[in-house]
Amino acid sequence: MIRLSPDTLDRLPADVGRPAYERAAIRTGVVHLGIGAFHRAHQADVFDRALEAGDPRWGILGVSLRSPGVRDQLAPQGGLYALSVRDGSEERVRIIGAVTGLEVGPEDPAALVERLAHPDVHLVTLTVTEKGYRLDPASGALLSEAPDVTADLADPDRPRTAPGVLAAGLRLRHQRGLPPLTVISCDNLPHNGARVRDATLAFARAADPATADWIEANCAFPQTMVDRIVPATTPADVDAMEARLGLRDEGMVKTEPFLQWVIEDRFAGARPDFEALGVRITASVAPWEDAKLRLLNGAHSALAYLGGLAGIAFVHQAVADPAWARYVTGLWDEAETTLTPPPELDVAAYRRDLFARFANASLNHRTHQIAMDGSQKLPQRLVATAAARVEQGLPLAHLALAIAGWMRWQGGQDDAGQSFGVDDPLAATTRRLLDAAGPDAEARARALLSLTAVFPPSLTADPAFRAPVIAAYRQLCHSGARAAVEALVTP
Ligand code: NAI
Ligand code: CS2
Repeated sequence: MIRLSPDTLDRLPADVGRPAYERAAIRTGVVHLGIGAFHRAHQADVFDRALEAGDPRWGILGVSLRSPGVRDQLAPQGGLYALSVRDGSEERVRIIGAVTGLEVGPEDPAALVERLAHPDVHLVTLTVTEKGYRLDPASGALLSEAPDVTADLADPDRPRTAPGVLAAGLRLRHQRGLPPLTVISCDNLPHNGARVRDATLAFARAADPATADWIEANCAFPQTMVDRIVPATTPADVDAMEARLGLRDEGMVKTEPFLQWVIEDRFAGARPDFEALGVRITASVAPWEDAKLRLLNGAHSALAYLGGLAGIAFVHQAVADPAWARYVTGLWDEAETTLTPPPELDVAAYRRDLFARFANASLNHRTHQIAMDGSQKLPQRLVATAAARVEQGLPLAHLALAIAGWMRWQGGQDDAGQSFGVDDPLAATTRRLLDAAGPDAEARARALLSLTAVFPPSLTADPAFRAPVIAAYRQLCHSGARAAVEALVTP
């Protein structure tokens, strides 16, 4: 089958959107670390529209710091790929042309550092997942003992971690007298700007304190809130896209119409006219971030663990069931009291829209995908919310059940006895804790609650948190997730 590429663009059906700008004239103003599905459906959509609007500075160098998969999909296509936007009844397809180049960091770390030191580059964006920052999820402290971190600290010119790459690239810019960069973390990490800044500075300071001072004084690390549901592409999606396009596209991504990006107004130099592209630039991102992490992501993780344990494959299937829908409502009622939403955010309308987004049956967002890396996600999505409820002296039964769902998930077996792999950087640790605790539910729950990377000790010591979580865990072991959800939502 013929591949999508710059040479085959003119074969596309008339209703497929395509770059209307001169691709040869694009300059590469953005280096993106972690070119997974989300970047291709979110930030690249925005930069592509900046190019459409006539500003040629915002081409993207797409970097993977791990596997060559996306480079191998996109390089033969000249960086082109289809963005499939599905609202539940129809699909709109647009070819994105913003990706000007692809690199796989580990293949040539020094070459990647060099790319960051190009004068055309103004922005670095990142989607390297929560664990890619090499920080302890609960405290945000650098994982200074992790082998990849110690390797980058020992050999800072050939970095492999995201913060190591940033520190090396900025060091080279400083040495060459080039302007500073704006670094925008687009991961669902709390205080993502401060976290990526702290991680970068830790690496920079170890290699060269003068560079660290320059970064601190000149580079910008704005906080961001990013939102667009982008499930992993499946082989069936790729085949269906081939039928739609009449061309093979190995790099396509699928998403919903909704796109939100809020960026703190803190830039070191040039940037696109973000406001004209629908991006909100604001002095304070934290209230947006808390609302998104605690409502959207909190419910996502709850449905992932509890739904996954109950054998529910997709998010839209869970919320189609009235009991699970009531559970989500109850969870949001608990989370909502912990928020101080920005005046522009109508929480009731946001919750209504969010429910409709979860119900979008054309996305097939797998519960098992969302369940990944739970130890990195739980603190900001559910544990901080529960801590705020405890502080308010309010009950937290729905949050406790979701947290217990994650704990039960670490056992690697669903309620029907089906085994699955626990995909989490702390999976070996939680396995060890569970094995040492033995079969007793309370002992297992206590063992997992001792994990300080996820649960602050001051919180687990508080019976207002500990008791409902342990009770929910016992119930999950005894009667399964579906029965636990039904019992909670039945008056
Ligand atoms: P993906 O699996 O398609 O891509 C993940 C990317 O992160 C890949 O490039 C991978 O190489 C890289 N990566 C993973 N571990 C890494 C590590 N330790 N160091 C460096 N790079 C690493 O996933 P997707 O959908 O692109 O999501 C990535 C992140 O984007 C999420 O973890 C989340 O923080 C954020 N995000 C995702 C949304 C979604 O709906 N998919 C929406 C909002 C944010
Ligand atoms: C999801 C998010 O995979 C997950 O953990 O909860 O990636 C979610 O799709 C996005 O945050 C939506 O913006």
